[in-house]
Amino acid sequence: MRVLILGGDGFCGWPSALHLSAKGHDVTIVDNLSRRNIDNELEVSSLTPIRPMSERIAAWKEVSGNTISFVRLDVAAEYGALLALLTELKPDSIVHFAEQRAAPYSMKSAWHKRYTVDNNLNATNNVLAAIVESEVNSHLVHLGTMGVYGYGTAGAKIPEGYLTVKIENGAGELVETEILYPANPGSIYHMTKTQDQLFFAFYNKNDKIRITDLHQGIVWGTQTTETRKDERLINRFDYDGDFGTVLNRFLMQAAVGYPLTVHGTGGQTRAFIHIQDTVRCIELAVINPPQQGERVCIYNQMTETHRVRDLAKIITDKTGAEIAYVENPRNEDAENELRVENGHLLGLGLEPITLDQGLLDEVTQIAAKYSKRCDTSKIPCVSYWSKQEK
Ligand code: NAD
Ligand code: USQ
Repeated sequence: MRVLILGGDGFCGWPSALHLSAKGHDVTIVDNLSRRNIDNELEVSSLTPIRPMSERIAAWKEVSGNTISFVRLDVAAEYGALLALLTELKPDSIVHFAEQRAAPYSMKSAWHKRYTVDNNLNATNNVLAAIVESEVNSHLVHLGTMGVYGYGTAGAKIPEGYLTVKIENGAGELVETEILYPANPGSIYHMTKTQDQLFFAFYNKNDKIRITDLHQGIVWGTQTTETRKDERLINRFDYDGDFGTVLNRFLMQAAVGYPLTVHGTGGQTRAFIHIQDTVRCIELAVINPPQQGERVCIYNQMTETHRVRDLAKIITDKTGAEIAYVENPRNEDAENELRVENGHLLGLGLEPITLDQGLLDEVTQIAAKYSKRCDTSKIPCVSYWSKQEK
């Protein structure tokens, strides 16, 4: 299949591009390299030494014999170029990773809120409008987030996108219908993903675009089968207070001897998935498009849930690292239960990788190998959800 990967230079996009190329798909990456520029802004860099795009692609050609093409383009701002690319390539699938994805970064200041909204909403609307205008019949696979649902339920499992509800019709009768699960975002970033869902529902209804929206949990790990093949293919590893995510941060903190930064009581329960499973899920979504005329397919892309303080405990038991319970910079529930339905991707053949399968050791080894590249002053989370009391 011909696959266009928007945001293919990023943490999830790069290993997905390699995986799809390894499986014989014809892959073109689109990226505006904004993530690398944000590293410059924050004066931090990936713990792993990621290579420039031309070197990545040349290394992949050497290792696999396969060609991946690259187009530098801003999906949110360069609509004409995006339209021309779709018209020329006529991709079977477009995988859309091209959004600003860090909740803390989206909450840093009014500028960061506005940037995240401008970038993410325009990127998604531009892709959809370009599919309609170019008249290609591309299947759009979008990376959404578990955070669209919020993280609390009344004890029930979070369903895959849609909720069956009964409403009274005025004549005293109960009528059953299905609605999008109520959105409950916890940051400006997560809010953009809830709005993406409405774009999808509208374009699917109006223009019959085939769409799969993958509501992904927190991704951990760094390497995949393909990125392990050559050091020049190595994936990025974010550890800083804005872009680093909790499990990878804890593993890196243990490796450099920095106390694990548990926010509040660490009672927050979240959904997780290993990066190897992410790339497998992308492939499953690409090769299993919805039928023409089918509503938006929403899959929960996660394999397990964990409480933050339990993750910290697993890591201290393994490594002897200390835990530091720090003030939570976010506005979120201190404690929550989380149960999630994930049958669709399992049904398509996903075999989950879980935390206890030795991959924690691989992340620790990678973190230890590159620990000299760590700037420990960038570890604390200093983006606050509300103005601090003076
Ligand atoms: P990332 O920041 O590493 O990658 C995103 C890529 O998109 C970057 O290379 C960036 O340069 C590019 N990009 C951003 N805006 C663009 C634009 N306007 N035009 C062109 N390129 C643009 O993020 P990631 O971790 O790979 O996440 C990818 C997607 O997966 C995001 O949409 C994110 O919301 C979702 N997701 C990520 C996680 C996670 O834990 N990393 C979890 C759930 C969902
Ligand atoms: N946390 C800590 N200590 C830390 C870092 C985080 O206790 O050092 C806590 C946070 O307060 C939060 C939880 O860990 O309660 C998760 O934070 P995170 O930064 O790992 O993840 P999050 O901000 O939710 O965002 C990440 C990705 C985002 C994706 C989301 C999936 O950056 O792109 O959408 O995970 S989900 O969490 O399921 O919504």
